[in-house]
Amino acid sequence: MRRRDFIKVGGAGLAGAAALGGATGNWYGLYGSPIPDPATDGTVVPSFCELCFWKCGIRAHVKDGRVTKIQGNPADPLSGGMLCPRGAGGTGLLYDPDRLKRPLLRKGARGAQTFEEVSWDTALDAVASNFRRIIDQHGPHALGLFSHGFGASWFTHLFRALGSPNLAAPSYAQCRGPRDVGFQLTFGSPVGSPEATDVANTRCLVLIGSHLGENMHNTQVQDFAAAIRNDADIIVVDPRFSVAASKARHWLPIRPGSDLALLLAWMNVLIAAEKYDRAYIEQYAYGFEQLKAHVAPYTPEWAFPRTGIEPQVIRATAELMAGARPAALVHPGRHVTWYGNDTQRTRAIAILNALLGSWGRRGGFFMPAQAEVPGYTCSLPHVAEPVTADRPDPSVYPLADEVLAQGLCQATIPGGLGTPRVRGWMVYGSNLLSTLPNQKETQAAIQALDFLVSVDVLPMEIVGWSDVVLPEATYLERWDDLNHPAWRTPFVSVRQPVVPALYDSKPGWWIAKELGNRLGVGDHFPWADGEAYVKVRAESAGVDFERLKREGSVALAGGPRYFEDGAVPEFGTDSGKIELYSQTLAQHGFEPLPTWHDDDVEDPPAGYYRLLTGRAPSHTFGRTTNNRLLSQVHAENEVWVNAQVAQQWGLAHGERVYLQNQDGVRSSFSAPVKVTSRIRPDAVFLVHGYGHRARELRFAHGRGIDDTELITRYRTDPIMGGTGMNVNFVTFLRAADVDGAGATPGAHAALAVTAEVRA
Ligand SMILES: Nc1nc2c(c(=O)[nH]1)N[C@H]1C(S)=C(S)[C@@H](COP(=O)(O)OP(=O)(O)OC[C@H]3O[C@@H](n4cnc5c(=O)[nH]c(N)nc54)[C@H](O)[C@@H]3O)O[C@H]1N2
Ligand SMILES: Nc1nc2c(c(=O)[nH]1)N[C@H]1C(S)=C(S)[C@@H](COP(=O)(O)OP(=O)(O)OC[C@H]3O[C@@H](n4cnc5c(=O)[nH]c(N)nc54)[C@H](O)[C@@H]3O)O[C@H]1N2
Ligand code: SF4
Ligand SMILES: [Mo]
Repeated sequence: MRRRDFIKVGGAGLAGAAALGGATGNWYGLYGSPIPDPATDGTVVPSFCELCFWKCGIRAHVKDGRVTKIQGNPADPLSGGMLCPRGAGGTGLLYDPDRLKRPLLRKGARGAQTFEEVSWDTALDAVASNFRRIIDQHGPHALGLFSHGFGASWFTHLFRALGSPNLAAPSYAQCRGPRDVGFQLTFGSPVGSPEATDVANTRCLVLIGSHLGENMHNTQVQDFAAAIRNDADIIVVDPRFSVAASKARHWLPIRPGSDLALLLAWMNVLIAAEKYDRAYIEQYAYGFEQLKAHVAPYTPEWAFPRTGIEPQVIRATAELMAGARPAALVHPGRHVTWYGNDTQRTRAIAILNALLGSWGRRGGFFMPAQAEVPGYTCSLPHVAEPVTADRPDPSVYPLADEVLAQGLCQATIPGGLGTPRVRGWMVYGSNLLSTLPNQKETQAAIQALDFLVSVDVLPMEIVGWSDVVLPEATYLERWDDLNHPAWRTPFVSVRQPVVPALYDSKPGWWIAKELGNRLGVGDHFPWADGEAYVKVRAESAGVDFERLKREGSVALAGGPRYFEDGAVPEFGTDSGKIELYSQTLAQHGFEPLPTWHDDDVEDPPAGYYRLLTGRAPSHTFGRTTNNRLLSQVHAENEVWVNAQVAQQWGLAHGERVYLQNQDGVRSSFSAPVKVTSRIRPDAVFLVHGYGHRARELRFAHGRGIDDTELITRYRTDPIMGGTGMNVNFVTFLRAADVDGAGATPGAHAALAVTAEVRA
């Protein structure tokens, strides 16, 4: 069988989740859109997806007032007519019986999860009076917003109007922050989201952890399939044999945490053998001589004992990259907060790409273009040089360019940062308990708050800790801002209601405007409603609003994408060049060239294994594990254990275990062991997002293990404050022993509860 036969992209539309359930092996395809049949499919409303953050254009089919299916919008550049399993399973969220239905007000102690249903007026008045009191007593700096997701824009606007600069998204310091800083330092611009990686046209793709195929960012997965079809060479560096590794020519099962050593050795080979792109480096780069001297000692032989990757493999893979350049792409990754030295590791990835001449080149990184969409004209109070609560001393984590979520937590705990405290939070679309490392710290911050309001769609853990809960309408029931990301071609896409909001849920634009009115900043919300707002923005960009509503996405003309076609090489660095040697890092007292330190990684203690996490194709974190459609495929996570390790422990495939970490913290629930040779013996792997403790998630409660519970340690990146979370070790406790001793209610009890719900 040729490699391409493994991948099935397109194919028939998704007929419910049965198609997902029937998928075999480890690859889940993307689902295309056959021509709709109005007789059976009803009317079609275009919009864009919110099951993750890629924002693929969708076409929702509505019949008798119900959404019957969701397919890709062929007019949309991000979906190209196809959706990933999650996007196709969006109705599982819309019709989730556990959805938040009415506003809730806490009764009793915070966290005890006793609430009463109240009217919107009562709930909004409670939020406004608490925020007003906090602002009057402590100033707007005592308020903080945590958010994730496209709908957050209404609430960041509200916070700006109130004068609070504390806008934190865990998708920065717990996700892509180090990469954006590393690429900014090197090329003078971040990689962007969606990433400007030219995966489809590459001749050699290097994936360092990026587990495309499990990480299901739609367009990238389609492009990855194209690269495989084109017989591009694929090199996957991962301690685990990922789905991507199964498509690769080389799988490098690296010792966890040692990627920087490998990257330096690759640079060493390219430079020593003069296989780098000399003309490109001479024309565009700064600091080559320093780099050359710096990497001279980092030979493949030096890297071998550190990485476990044999010298001849390091040389052979460097040769493949050199042979393909400039169409050689070392993927920048996305979730890169691993070991605390992450900005330096992603800097090394950026430098390696520079040596390959791939930035701005076909098959490397394209130069993205963005539709110019003027903002809605409305005044906002001017905040001069805002100092944010997470970093009262801006010389700490000096290159952080967004607010650090864990810093905002620390600033909430009495004495935490030694400065005036944050007293009130709004949490929008972010389940902080399963997102930030060290749950004890998050809980301590929450307990120290004067007031916590969450805006959510499901009764997640964060909701249980809130004082007021505001039920938002789902993405299929509301207007949101226009989407116009920088991409291959500039375009705009619209989110519009597909069906009226169910229950007493309300769209974010309405909630934010009502709060604005109550808090005396209503004049910053001059639009009548979400649609009026979007119409003004679309028309100011020269886009016909009626057409946009009809087609969902409208493409605009764009310029050249590659240097070779005339795209202008512009580097927003101090030197105006690609900085191999970073002057900015040097000025701040950091290493200007990425440097390996043997104590960067620690080996696990005897009997312990490094805890690694990642994604499953059919889920987005914990936000979809209660989705009955999507959970038909992966209802709970498994603990990946190397076969030899399992043998040493006498663990059988499917046997249930609890995990306990180096600090004695044991998982609340158990999960089955997956005995496999697809992972190194020194690590175990869990898909993130399972093991919900919130009982109102009647399907997801108690299923699988929550990795975040076990992440009690983290290592903070000194450059920008990202939290490296791959620094915890776990050991096994047999569920039979634990449950037998009656110590904890195990997953079995929880599964009984959910079985009842399903019946
Ligand atoms: N289906 C699905 N897709 C998603 C998401 C989702 O929730 N579900 N979330 C989206 C989001 S927000 C993000 S940020 C991305 C994240 O996706 P990526 O950026 O691709 O992934 P990571 O979570 O960083 O990486 C997980 C992989 O890294 C490997 N790994 C662990 N430690 C090491 C190491 O030391 N070295 C190397 N080389 N590899 C290591 C793990 O074995 C695993 O295969 O996925 C996106 N796509
Ligand atoms: N242990 C561990 N921690 C991680 C990661 C990991 O792999 N392991 N991954 C990290 C990464 S890559 C990221 S990006 C962050 C993301 O972590 P978060 O910022 O927490 O984002 P999500 O998990 O997507 O947020 C989920 C919340 O959004 C709610 N929600 C879903 N749709 C809507 C909506 O339309 N409106 C509203 N108001 N709410 C909605 C869900 O019900 C849920 O409560 O987590 C990071 N933290
Ligand atoms: S990648 Fe999947 S879940 Fe994410 S926006 Fe696209 S279709 Fe939705
Ligand atoms: Mo992320």
